[in-house]
Amino acid sequence: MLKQKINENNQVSIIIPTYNESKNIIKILHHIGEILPKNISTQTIVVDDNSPDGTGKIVEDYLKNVKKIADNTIEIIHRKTKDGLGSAILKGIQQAKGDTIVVMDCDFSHPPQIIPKLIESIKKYQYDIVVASRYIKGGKIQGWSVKRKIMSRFATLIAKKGLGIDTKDPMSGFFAFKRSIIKGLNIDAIGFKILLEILVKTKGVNIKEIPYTFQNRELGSSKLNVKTILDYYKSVWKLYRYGKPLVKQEKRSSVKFLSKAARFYTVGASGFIVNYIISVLFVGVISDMWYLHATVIGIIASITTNFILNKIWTFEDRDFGIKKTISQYGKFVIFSSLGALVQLGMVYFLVDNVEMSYPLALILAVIIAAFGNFVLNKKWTFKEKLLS
Ligand SMILES: Nc1nc2c(ncn2[C@@H]2O[C@H](COP(=O)(O)OP(=O)(O)O)[C@@H](O)[C@H]2O)c(=O)[nH]1
Ligand SMILES: [Mg+2]
Repeated sequence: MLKQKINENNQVSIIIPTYNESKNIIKILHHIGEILPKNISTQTIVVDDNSPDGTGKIVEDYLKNVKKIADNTIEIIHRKTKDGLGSAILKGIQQAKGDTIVVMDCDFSHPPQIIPKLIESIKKYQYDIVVASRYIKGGKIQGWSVKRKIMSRFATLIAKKGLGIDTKDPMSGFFAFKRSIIKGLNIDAIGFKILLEILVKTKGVNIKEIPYTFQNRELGSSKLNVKTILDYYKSVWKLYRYGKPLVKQEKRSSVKFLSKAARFYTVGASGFIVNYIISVLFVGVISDMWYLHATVIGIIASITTNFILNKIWTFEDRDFGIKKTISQYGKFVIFSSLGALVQLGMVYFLVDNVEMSYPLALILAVIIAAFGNFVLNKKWTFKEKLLS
């Protein structure tokens, strides 16, 4: 009994989600079998979503014929429908018996040779989460188009800045963790990126990254599609609201003031773009509205997006109570109009009285009016101390 217990506590569970991986699955199971350290017991769990190409059946047949080795078992979970990668992994985690869990893709993008290093980092060096990373020194990606690389980098940036994650490759699908760290957590498993959710929801754990070369698949095709991408942003939003972001709290008030002012200006610049796009859309593309009406709609749209971005990002206010939000919005609109008037007055003064050139006068007026606008909104709309 005791022996069994020790065995169980030393076990490693490897989870492999599959959808239409008939060309890869048996090969990857072989590879994994060959590289696993001999002194540990493993449970490999394939989670298949009723793949139309028969991946599930291929594994079943394989298991009937393969020689069973007591300490290295292979199991398969059949799910009825394609319910997404994150939830497939979660299903595997629920069935896992090991105290260490490894998650990896089936398409050889994640080289099995890295598995022993992941296991060692957890068992020997006692890390809680180990991420096989493409984005630390020594790691790289081979075979991806520039577009896919940019998408991945952008999504990573959003996760790091928006959720305050320090890990360089929080979007990795190749990682290992101590099962105990997710005990009691409510995992939503929306979309592809379950590691990101684990990183956000586990606090104060020791994380290590190990570099590896991601090799784009040679057989089968990627399941990344528009829905997966939308799911990603949905899950980031949910995680953002899950708790306070883990961004390190900056204490110096001057730095805080300047960084908020910079965000306010950035939002202002994005407002120009919104204003332009919406106005042009209304004038030409989706209707042939009178241009002044279209401009008004453009202004309203940009004030609204500016308000939302400043509320969430600049002033980090996530309380969306209806009354409070409407009253903040009202103040924001008033200050924005005031800012516009000040800008107009200043341009007039600088061009007419100081005889400055118009472009320079405009730039100066925008900078100063926006600064006034920032200060007013900081103090009255979002009720912050001036220097904080
Ligand atoms: N069970 C299950 N596995 C999935 C699903 N979507 C993707 N996978 C598997 O997850 C891994 C990564 O998917 P892949 O299409 O290679 O994504 P990419 O590497 O980001 O292009 C592969 O092993 C897929 O077979 C799904 O909805 N359900
Ligand atoms: Mg892949």
